[in-house]
Amino acid sequence: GRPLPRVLSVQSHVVHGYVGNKCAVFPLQVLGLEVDPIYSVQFSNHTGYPVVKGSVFDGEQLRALAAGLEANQLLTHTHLLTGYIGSLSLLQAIADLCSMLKRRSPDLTYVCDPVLGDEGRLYVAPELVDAYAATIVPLASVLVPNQFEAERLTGGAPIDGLEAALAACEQLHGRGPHTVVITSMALPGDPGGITLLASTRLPQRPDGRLGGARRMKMRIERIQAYFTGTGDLFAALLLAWMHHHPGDLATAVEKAVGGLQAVLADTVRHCGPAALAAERTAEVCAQRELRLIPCQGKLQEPPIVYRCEAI
Ligand code: ATP
Ligand code: PLP
Ligand code: PXL
Repeated sequence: GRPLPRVLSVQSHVVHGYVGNKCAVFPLQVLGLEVDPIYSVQFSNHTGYPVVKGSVFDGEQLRALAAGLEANQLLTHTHLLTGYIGSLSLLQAIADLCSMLKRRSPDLTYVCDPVLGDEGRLYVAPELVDAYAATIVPLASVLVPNQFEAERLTGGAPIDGLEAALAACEQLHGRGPHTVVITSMALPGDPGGITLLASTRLPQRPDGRLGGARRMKMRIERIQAYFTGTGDLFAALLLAWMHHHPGDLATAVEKAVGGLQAVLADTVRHCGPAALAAERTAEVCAQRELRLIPCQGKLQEPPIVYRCEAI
């Protein structure tokens, strides 16, 4: 039969809990994809805890791994997935790795979560914004920014409604990615909802004219709780479901959100008052870790609670 899809996933490793690759490897595997993880950092726990220990990986170290894989002809990946990348040198090495992979597999799908920040706050060095915009966006097939990241990558104009969000997607399509999903927007007048917007470029028409884009939105009920790692889990699930449903972005998004929402509901149920606690003690952070393992079945057969609406 067909060879298994194989994902090279460059993201954080945390010993305890679920962000980065800890949110990606297990879901991808239970959905039938091979995963080769590379750790962009190895930390004791995510950075929301009172104490974080560990070390970061740099561009030179990534280049060494890539050289080893290439020498053994092991760069046979069908997908590249990247999330939080802490340094410019690592980001530049990822751009080169992507080019190496594409030389071997011109059909490589690069799913990029351009992690820059959230809620108006940058949590990477400012030079990473320019590097993502200039170098990474043109390499990405599927881009999954949040509202803030989409603004930063399209020149800074505020995305304050669907019109502006659609314009941002169109601009991003023009620079490379065939699919853009703005994963979470807070729109004026809807404090209780999260709006997701997805846009996928349609193939060129036979007469050679551009085909435009298929666009859809989804409104998700905002759970009054705080989680870490949801963006990472979403990106991994979207990659897997786009693989299983090629050409049907609506179904891929609905299944990814379905699995994610099942994990969130289970996590809230099990963590009690810690779901809402404002103070971030280690105990509260630990109680809020995503319950991926108990939800394995729901990742594989997600209950569909939210649907995409064409726009
Ligand atoms: P990144 O920073 O990695 O790009 P992001 O900031 O977009 O990711 P999130 O804001 O975590 O990531 O949103 C990703 C998805 O997680 C949303 O589409 C939504 O389905 C779900 N989600 C996150 N927080 C909540 C919440 N409080 N209530 C309901 N759903 C949530
Ligand atoms: N906060 C800090 C300090 C981070 O380093 C990161 C890294 O990605 C995040 C938040 C990201 O959180 P999320 O991807 O869930 O938005
Ligand atoms: O979910 C993003 C993320 C990735 N990597 C590390 C983190 C976080 C969020 O806190 O701490 C190390």
